[in-house]
Amino acid sequence: MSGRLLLPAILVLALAAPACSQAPTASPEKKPEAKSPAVPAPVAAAARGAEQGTAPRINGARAMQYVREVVGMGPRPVGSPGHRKLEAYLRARLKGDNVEVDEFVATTPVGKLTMRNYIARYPGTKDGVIVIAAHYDTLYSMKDFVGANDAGSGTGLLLELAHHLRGGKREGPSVWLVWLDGEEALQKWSATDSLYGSRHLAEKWQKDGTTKKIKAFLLLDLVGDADLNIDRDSNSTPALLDVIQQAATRLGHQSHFFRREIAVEDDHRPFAAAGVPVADLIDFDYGYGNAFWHTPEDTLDKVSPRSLEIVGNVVLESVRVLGQ
Ligand code: 1BN
Ligand code: ZN
Repeated sequence: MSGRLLLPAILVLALAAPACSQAPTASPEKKPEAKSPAVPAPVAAAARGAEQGTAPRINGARAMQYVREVVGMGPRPVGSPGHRKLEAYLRARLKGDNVEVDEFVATTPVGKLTMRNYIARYPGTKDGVIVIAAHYDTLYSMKDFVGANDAGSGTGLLLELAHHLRGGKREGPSVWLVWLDGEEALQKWSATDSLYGSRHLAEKWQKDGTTKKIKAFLLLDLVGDADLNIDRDSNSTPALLDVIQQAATRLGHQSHFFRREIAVEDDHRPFAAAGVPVADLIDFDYGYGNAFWHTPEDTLDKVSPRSLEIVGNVVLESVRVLGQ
């Protein structure tokens, strides 16, 4: 299976949009989100402007160490020894936290497979939930693919974020960290062969009423590239992207955010379809012309602690603002 087949699905809308632009570039291919509600008041209010404050600081070296340990497990496609090792590692790292293992059986082109999402819940003082998610499975059927950036970076950064969330109630809404399984296609990316974990969880949360409580769903994917350029995803909720852009600007990291607009199909989509405000923080420019993406070149030397730190701090600052 070649990830390059997916490239035509990506529409690069604006190659040189100014990083500080507040107005997203209009996308001719952007389809209206049928079930998207009006932007929730807290998201819109946060986008209009937030009070200054000091966000807790991410430890980039520690985040990188998590990524290193995850990548050291080797390839981690669904059903592999590396995937099992990683699941045991996540359980161990999250020991003592309030963790739900969301197990389900997915029907895939290679048969029925058991998959598991991991949800760690950290309570806040206010109503509502902010979800921060990343997928932890790696590309299926590519020998020697260790996925340092895809999906090691998001997996490790979520573990670092857990440090800042655990240990008592925080001001603001609850934050849930979600490690999603089965993001990658098992044969060829399609609506039914991809996003297994997120499709399952969004459906479950819609059925049990959880989606109504979610103020924001922030997805971290490919966030470790040493040459960090987070794209502005036109399939994300514009007001939430504005919150993130303002947070990045407040922290002085605006040059790494939203220079280019693209439309991304990723784990945020099932939640968007369920009416949740979503943002995909993804750097889909991994190596010259995205040359490292879905190749054995996706190795640890391309990932930097500084990039993890930048994205982590912008996420924490966005969470703070969304909680006001
Ligand atoms: C992200 C990482 N994705 C797969 N591995 C989803 C994706 C597919 C993102 C196509 C952009 C384009
Ligand atoms: Zn991938």
